[in-house]
Amino acid sequence: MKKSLVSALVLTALAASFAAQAVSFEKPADAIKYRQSAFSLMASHFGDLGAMVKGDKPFDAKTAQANADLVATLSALPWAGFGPGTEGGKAKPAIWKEMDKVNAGAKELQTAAAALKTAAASGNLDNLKKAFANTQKTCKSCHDSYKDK
Ligand code: ASC
Repeated sequence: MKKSLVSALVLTALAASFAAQAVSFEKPADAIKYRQSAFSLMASHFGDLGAMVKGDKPFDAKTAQANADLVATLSALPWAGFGPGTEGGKAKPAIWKEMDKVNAGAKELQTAAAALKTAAASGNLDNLKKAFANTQKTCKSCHDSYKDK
């Protein structure tokens, strides 16, 4: 193969991997701020759903769906902010020693959030209640292991 073709292929592969990463941080504090922001937005929209599920707020199917869609989208975001050397905030240092478990937990959340989105789209409050409880379980499981109080 020609050298120029090889380097073009390598550059294309590199560009693809950077695009997949989607975000990078200049300093650890920026990564911490990013993940905390993503969690905070998730808590706002999940909390609004929770109020409906608990009956603290009237159930409105459209609002529930908008919140569930956002939770599903947001659930993909915080993980990019847990790169090497970004210890701090409320994150326990164990995270960086057990990244496989953390990633598995992140996947469980995203799977539960996708099901939450489907349940909200059904417009059925009982479906939503079940999916909400399942999603909340995945939040709690990681918080219990990896989040400082
Ligand atoms: C929420 C929220 C969380 C989780 C967690 C589950 O509504 O904001 O962080 O549920 O409390 O235990």
